[in-house]
Amino acid sequence: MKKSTLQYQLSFALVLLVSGLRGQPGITKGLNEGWLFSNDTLAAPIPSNATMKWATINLPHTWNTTDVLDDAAGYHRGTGWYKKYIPVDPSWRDKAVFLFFEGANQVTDVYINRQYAGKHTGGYTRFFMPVSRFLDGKKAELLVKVNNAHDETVPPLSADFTFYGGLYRDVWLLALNKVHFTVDTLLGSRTFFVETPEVDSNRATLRIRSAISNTTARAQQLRLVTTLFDAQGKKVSSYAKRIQLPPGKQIGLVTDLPALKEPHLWSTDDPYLYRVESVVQTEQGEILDRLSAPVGFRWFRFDAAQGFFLNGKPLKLIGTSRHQDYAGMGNAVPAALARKDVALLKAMGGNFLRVAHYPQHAAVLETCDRLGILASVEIPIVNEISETEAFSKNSIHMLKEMMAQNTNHPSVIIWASMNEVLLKPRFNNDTARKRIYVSHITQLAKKLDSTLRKNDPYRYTMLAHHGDFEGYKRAGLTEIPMLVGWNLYSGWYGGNLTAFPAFLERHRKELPDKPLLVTEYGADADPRIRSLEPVRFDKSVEYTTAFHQYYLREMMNRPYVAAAMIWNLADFNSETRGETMPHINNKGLLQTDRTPKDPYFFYKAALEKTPYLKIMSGTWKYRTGITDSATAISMQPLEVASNLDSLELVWNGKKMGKKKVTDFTCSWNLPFRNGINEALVYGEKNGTRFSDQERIVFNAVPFNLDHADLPFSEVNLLLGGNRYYIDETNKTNWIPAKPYAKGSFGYIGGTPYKMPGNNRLPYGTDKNISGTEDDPVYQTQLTGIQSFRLDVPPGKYEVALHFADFTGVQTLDLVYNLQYSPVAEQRSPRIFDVLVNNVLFLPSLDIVAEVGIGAALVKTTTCEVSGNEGIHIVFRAIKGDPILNALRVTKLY
Ligand code: GCB
Repeated sequence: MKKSTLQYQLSFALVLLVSGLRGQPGITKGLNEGWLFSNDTLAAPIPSNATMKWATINLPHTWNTTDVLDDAAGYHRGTGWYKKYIPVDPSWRDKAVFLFFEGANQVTDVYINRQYAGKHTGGYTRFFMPVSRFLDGKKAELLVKVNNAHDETVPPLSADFTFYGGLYRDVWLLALNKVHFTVDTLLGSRTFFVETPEVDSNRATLRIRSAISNTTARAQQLRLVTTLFDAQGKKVSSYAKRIQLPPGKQIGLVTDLPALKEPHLWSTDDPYLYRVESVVQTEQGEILDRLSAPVGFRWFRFDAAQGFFLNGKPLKLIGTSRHQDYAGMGNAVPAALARKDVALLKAMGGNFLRVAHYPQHAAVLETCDRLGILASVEIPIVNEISETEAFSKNSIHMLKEMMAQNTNHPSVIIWASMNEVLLKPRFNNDTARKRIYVSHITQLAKKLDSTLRKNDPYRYTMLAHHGDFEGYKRAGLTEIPMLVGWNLYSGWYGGNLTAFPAFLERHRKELPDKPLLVTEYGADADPRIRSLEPVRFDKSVEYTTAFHQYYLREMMNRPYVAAAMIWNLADFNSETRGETMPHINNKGLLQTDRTPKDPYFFYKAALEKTPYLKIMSGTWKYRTGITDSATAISMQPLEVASNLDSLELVWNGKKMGKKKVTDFTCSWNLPFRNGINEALVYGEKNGTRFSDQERIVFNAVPFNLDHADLPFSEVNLLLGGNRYYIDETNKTNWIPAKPYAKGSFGYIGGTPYKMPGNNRLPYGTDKNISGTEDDPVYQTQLTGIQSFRLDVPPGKYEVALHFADFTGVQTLDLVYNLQYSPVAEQRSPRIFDVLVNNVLFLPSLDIVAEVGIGAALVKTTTCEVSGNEGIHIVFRAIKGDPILNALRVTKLY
């Protein structure tokens, strides 16, 4: 190649490069790394460096990851400071620079170089801060004050989830050209909104509403070029328009692209996405700004009698709600995990996500668009309102922010504005005042609903109510929205399962014109608790699976039920909760780390279109049980989830016959033997065989403790209840104790503790037991126990007695304790002796004096057993009734 040609080519490339740079639409820069954080509480509006203790952190960040899980009530709700230095790029002088916060809970003040840049109120919506005017030096100090203290003017005021504080989503810096798509700093969005006014299978129209700002001192001759691309990136249509924009002005534009013939429709089965892009250019073609959005052409309607229709076809909406926190991270969860949540919902066969109770990370709806999950989004007015003008203003503002920020998602079909707003009525003891309060709620509901309808004529509005049909109807709250959602928990918090279909029928009869959605239903499953005889509120996985099976069947049988939204996709933190796993609401189909629980597999079987088969109770991998007195075998159930007609099981190599699958499950009562048990389940569809297998480790406890084939080694027994509990950390399986029988083991005397005034808990307490992670070990107890006998063979044994005295622990009247108001319990002293084989092991034991009320106490001893004396533990009352919560006996040799 000749030198001159090379030179020519190089300079040509350089020109291209330079013009490419000149045409850059603006810079977006992540600002997540290298922040300093301090939650020193400071009076001064701007902290002076000298007084602050800073820790280096990265975003997303919350200061509440650990204090929401400890035994102390409450978590830090106050101020947190964030600081970061950024180099100021000289090119920013000619730019419009903004900070973009994706989420900070809940009131945020921003300072740049110690000058006040602005405030944002509300913990779940995004916001921009224009910062150009502060960037005059070589570097800038960003100082952000975030406050998550209770504020009567900011929703949510109370709720069954944790209000983690912090800069918990990403922060970005945007350096835009001075001519750009308008940054709406009021509503936290770019002014670029996609609408699909008319869609059917023959034709679709696409309209873009946008605005362009000219922040230069010169008039601008511009071109706005809008192009629709198909999923392969091929240009479908394009439209260009000339714009004259005077200096310092902004212009609003409506762009209608040519109607599309036979559009490829977006649906839950085929989530086909087009992409629309608008480019602001100079007359010479230099790119100044560029924005794009996904486009899904679909149409939908709700019908009060027939449910929901997508693209003209009936579709039962089935899915979950989702909270945004994750194991070990609080609400500071990276986008990748938010995406994974939606993918897990899709993999289960779900087609709907209730983004509840607040707007979430953009990644959630992006993934819904992409995977074909329809969605509703709502603002966090939960349980109650305050009657202040500021609360109403903030609520309406949040609603507008929510719409502006989330409208460009074809997955969104519903906007919602209040959840269970009559759950915690203020002035409950003053009828006249309460009426005024409720009328304020109704007025606010009307304002919110009309704001929604006015701003978005294409989507439906919804309110989600709890099961007080009469109350919401009387308040007018069933009339206001286009859709009525009910959060129903009969058979969980109160009542029985059959009240659920009765409620649905009532709506159908009394509100014949209102489409009905079941916006919540669910029951807690603590993955560590299992039961052979599941009952309401025992928290066992088994009860919850049966609960879902019942609810789903009832909804499937009623076409007028448009949607079934499971509460919740995953377990989530709710700091004020006690119960078996304190601070966690266990209604998730997944654990907080997204490990699936049995009901997830049940739903997959029910919703999956392709053949599916899963040994559901394979999640109960480490089991224990008491064997039959004569054999070394224990009968326990094994449950399988499947959408096949019938299944066959091979258990420990033996064929157990064929069974019909009913309501997507099939169950066998099987002889478990000590050690490993192997299950193989198979079925077929159209000549293809499907199978699943599991190995379950079974630790058999012999009924007769001197069983020849099954030498006794260890037993872990829970008293006063009927559940199995797996302590994962110590790999210990606790099983329910039984009354004493000769040759065996068990308690003598005593009655299971039952919380006074609580018809919900079958036994035990729901209070958080301090000093342990294994609350269920201590939450049940036998009161008035006389003795515990174990007819063990001779040898040396270790005996550990577990106690917690929880009578008289103050109970919070949580609003979620529906149909149950705690009764104050009288606390009287409880002192007793414990003798082990006639030796006074614990003289005058006073549990409360040692560890306090509601705290775990373990007392361990060893004993030598000779002849046939066995182990005999005697509880001798001194004051009040002796108690025992749990007991572990281990043979040492
Ligand atoms: C509800 C609430 C939700 C709670 C749920 C529960 O009705 O809307 O925020 O978490 O019940 O688990 O009690």
